[in-house]
Parts: sequence; structure tokens; C-alpha cells
Amino acid sequence: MNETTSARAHAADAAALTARLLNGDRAALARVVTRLERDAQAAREFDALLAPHGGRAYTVGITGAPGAGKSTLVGGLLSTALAQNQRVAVLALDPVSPLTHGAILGDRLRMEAAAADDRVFVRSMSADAHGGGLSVITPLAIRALDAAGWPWIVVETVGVGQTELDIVEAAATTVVVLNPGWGDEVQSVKAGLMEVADIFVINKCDRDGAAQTRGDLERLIGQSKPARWTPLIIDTIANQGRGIAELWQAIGTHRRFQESSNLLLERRKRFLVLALRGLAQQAVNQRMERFSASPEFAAMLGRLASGDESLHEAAAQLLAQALKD
Ligand SMILES: Nc1nc2c(ncn2[C@@H]2O[C@H](COP(=O)(O)OP(=O)(O)OP(=O)(O)O)[C@@H](O)[C@H]2O)c(=O)[nH]1
Ligand SMILES: [Mg+2]
Repeated sequence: MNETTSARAHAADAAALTARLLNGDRAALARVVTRLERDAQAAREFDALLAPHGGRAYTVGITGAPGAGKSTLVGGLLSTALAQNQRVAVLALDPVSPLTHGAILGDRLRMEAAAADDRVFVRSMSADAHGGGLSVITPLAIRALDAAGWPWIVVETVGVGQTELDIVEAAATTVVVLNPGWGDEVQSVKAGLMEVADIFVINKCDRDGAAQTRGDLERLIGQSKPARWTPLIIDTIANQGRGIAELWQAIGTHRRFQESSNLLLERRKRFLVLALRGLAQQAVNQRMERFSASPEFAAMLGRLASGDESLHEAAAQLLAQALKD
């Protein structure tokens, strides 16, 4: 096969896979997500193929510190949703930090019971050297799940305020999971959470300090600038299934509020802005990387070192090179 025929076969394959995905074929959906993860060129193809589809799914972001109980909560939410005959897809993001490595297996186990049901689709995803960063592939994966007809998409991710994963903060509903004792966090972290959280969950309420954490949160919410939505606070003991029904209900309440205001549209725009910036930033980074290996770059470094050029001048050149076709 010459190169053109091979490229054509490849495109036909992507189109066929997309058609199956749109038809609700789970295996096709799983394969598309894998391709998005592993192959930047495929990501570009599927992006174009999937773009006209979807726009119906409701996304819920679940974020919080490592070990806060996010996966256990999601497992509980899946059971609750199933009891109401709702179909839910879960995307568990792994930022591939040494801290969180190994979490995926735990997640699988924790969600296994529900994941055996065909009204549930659970998928873990990590950044890969060959594909894009998570900020690039997450929006595409969400779009794939949406196009495949999943009405609820729950995205679990570690940490809050990490730029790479701020896409989760643009979910239609964002749930921030805390634990008792959270009062020790620094003020800037607290302020950041106030900006993103629609719902706070105080999980591990079987431990001391839950009431104090709730008091802290209520005070912080009271001090925040008035908004149309006041974040809800839900107490849970996820590993005992306590508070899960209340959390699912709170998500529903926030969803109705979002849908009855223009805020849902604003959130969707924010999501698109973040997705766009993630993609553009990745492209600029890759091109800067490439330029760094060139003789022109070495010469520029020389001029910088000898003081013949200022950092600002050099940075402007670097940017110009990165933006060049
Ligand atoms: N005591 C107590 N333990 C809990 C509670 N909820 C979850 N756990 C336990 O906390 C540990 C971490 O739970 P996970 O659900 O994996 O937490 P996570 O936030 O998904 O963790 P990462 O994905 O690794 O960041 C597990 O051992 C859970 O069984 C709770 O309400 N109380
Ligand atoms: Mg987890």
C-alpha cells in the first residue's frame, strides 16, 4: 500500500468506527477513546468527525485531593442513578503523577459493581507522550461520550486549581470533595474553591471535625461575593453509602437551576474556551520545543548570554517562530 492509499484506508476506518460509535456501540466508543489518548493525528480526525454530533450530555465534574473519596462517591452515585434507570458514563482522569499512580486499579474495583451494567460506561484516561495532554484529550473524550448518546458524563479528577485539569471546573456542575480537617488549608486554596464549586461534599464524616469544616465552608460562602447560585454543602460517608442519595439530589437541583438560567450556556462557552486554549497551548509548546533544537535557537542563546539581546526581544522571536507555519 502506498502512503495515500494507507491514509485513505485510515480515514475510512475512522469514519466506520465513528458510525458505530454514533450507533451506540460500546466497543467502538472504547476504541475511539483509546485512539484519542494515543495518537494525536487520530485525535484530529475524530475531532472533525464528532464535531457535528452531541451537545446533549450533562457533565458533572468531581474533584478533590488524592484519597478524598471521589471514586467511592462516584461508585455510589452510579448505583443511585441506576436505581432511577439513568444511564451514566464516567471518565476518570489520571494526571500520571507518581502520587496518584495506581489509583486507576482502585477506581476500577470501586466502580466495578456498577460498571458491569450496560447502562454504565466507565473509562480511565491518562496523558500520553504520543497523544495530547489531558487538557487536550479530555474535551474530545467528553465529546465522544456525548456523541455516543451518554446523557450524564461524570468526570473524576485529582486536585483543584491545577491548570492542566481546569477543564473539569467548566463542567455543567462541579462537585468539590473535601474531608474533615480541611480548615488547615491556606486561604488562597479556599478562595479558589469558592470560585469553582457548585456543590461541596464533606466526605469521611465518620471522622472528627466534620461540623467544623461545614462551619468554615458556610463562613467562606457567606464572605464570597453574592452570586445567583449559593453552593450546597452535603455531608457523606461514601464507603457506607451515606449521603449519596442527597448528593445525587443536589446535582439534580443544580442542574435544574443551570437549565432554567443562561448559566449553562456560559459554562459551555467556558468549556470551549478552555478546550481551545489547551489545544493552542499544546501546539505552541510543541513548536517552541522544536525550535529549541535549531541552530537559530543556539545563536539566540549566544546573543542572550553576551548581553547583545534582551530577554524580551528573544522571547518575541521565540513566539514568532512558534507561530510560524
Ligand atoms: N473512613 C472513611 N473512608 C472512606 C470514606 N470514603 C472513602 N473512604 C476510603 O478512602 C480511600 C480513598 O477512597 P477513593 O474513593 O479511592 O478516593 P479518591 O479520591 O478517588 O482517590 P484518588 O483517585 O486516588 O485521588 C479508600 O480506602 C476508601 O475506602 C468515608 O466516608 N470514610
Ligand atoms: Mg479515584
